[in-house]
Amino acid sequence: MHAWPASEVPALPDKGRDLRIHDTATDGLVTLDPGPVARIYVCGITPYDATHIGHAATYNAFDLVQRVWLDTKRQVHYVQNVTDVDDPLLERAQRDDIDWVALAEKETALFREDMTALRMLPPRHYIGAVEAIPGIVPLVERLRDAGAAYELEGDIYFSVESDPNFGKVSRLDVAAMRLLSAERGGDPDRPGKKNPLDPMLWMAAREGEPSWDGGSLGRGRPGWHIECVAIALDHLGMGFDIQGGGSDLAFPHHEMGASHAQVLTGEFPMAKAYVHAGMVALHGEKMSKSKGNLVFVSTLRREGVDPAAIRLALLAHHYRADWEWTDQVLQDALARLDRWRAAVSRPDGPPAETLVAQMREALANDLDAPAALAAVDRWTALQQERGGTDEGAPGVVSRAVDALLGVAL
Ligand code: 5CA
Ligand code: ZN
Repeated sequence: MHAWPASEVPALPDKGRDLRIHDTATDGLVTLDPGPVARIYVCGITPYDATHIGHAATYNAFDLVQRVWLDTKRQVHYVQNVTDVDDPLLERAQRDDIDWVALAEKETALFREDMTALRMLPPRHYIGAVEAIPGIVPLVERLRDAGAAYELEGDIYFSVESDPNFGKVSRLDVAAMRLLSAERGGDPDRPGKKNPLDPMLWMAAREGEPSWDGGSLGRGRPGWHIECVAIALDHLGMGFDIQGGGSDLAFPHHEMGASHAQVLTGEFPMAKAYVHAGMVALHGEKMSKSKGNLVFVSTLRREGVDPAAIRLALLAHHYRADWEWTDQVLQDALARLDRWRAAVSRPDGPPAETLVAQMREALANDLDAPAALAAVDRWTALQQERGGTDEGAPGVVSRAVDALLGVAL
């Protein structure tokens, strides 16, 4: 499917620093050395509701990754999926008595608008689960033929015991895995499974639900984890630089994905770094479509909130932190945007070279956006208090803020 338009990324003088980022699988910082083309896969939305601030925060983190890489003068191959067929989407369509395809298309269209407004750079390949089915079926057949998958009442399950590295991405004990599996789309209590954690690869057609030709698998629809593996391997290949998503994807989604890929290719890990963003809460609980405690990006935009302020509100939090959305967060971001805009609207100001270096340093250091904001705040305060004589410095600041943070001043 098509993605959304890219906003211009101004080129800055010289080159930024290589990205050092936290990898969940090793629980440490890794310095990535992607070569001339960096490869990243970011898990996309399940389009049954509008983009909320939690989604936006997660996509903001990976947009920063792209911007850091672009600033090191690399190309970026960025792939994102849309889980445009899955249980929650079908359930919501049924609840609201609407066609599931229409629901998915409507919410994906709104997501594109939100991403465009927030100046998130688009993926090069934006792939829906439905369009990926012809690539998913042969992978499931290969897993089955390799003895890593088995049938249960027509459904095909992946056997986690077929992967010697199972557990290495999320590093959880079995009890924790079992709990999270039940919470996050798994079915650990289904009788007849070889291991309660085994995830579904292919679900046989159900009465009243959409299904596709699965060749030797029979009619059905794909499981969630194999969807992302098929799309990632097809468009990026094994051993790409980053697989990203919110921290709720570490288990089971990214763990299972790494396992599928391990059995398919004999290699581990699928991604050199597994990068996870913290969860945004509202009223003390994780913002989630299932709980309904949501602040939508589109609602804020409709109310006239400048998307640049929404973006600054996201950037004010380190991507790995769990944080809470409040009115104050937005008020602070609006005030900061006003201060920054006033500061760059003058023709001259304090020198900006150090600021650009500090922003680069901050972002290369595990995407420390709050430190980058603090550096801009310091320059802005100097500009307000004393001004400066460097002609063009405000232009440099404005371009750096745009290129590195995606904020148009
Ligand atoms: N389609 C799958 C991924 S393949 C999915 O998880 N979709 S989603 O719509 O539920 O979530 C999209 C992304 O937003 C995921 O990376 C998820 O971890 C992230 N996300 C969801 N809720 C929050 C939240 N409250 N705070 C931060 N990120 C969130
Ligand atoms: Zn995914």
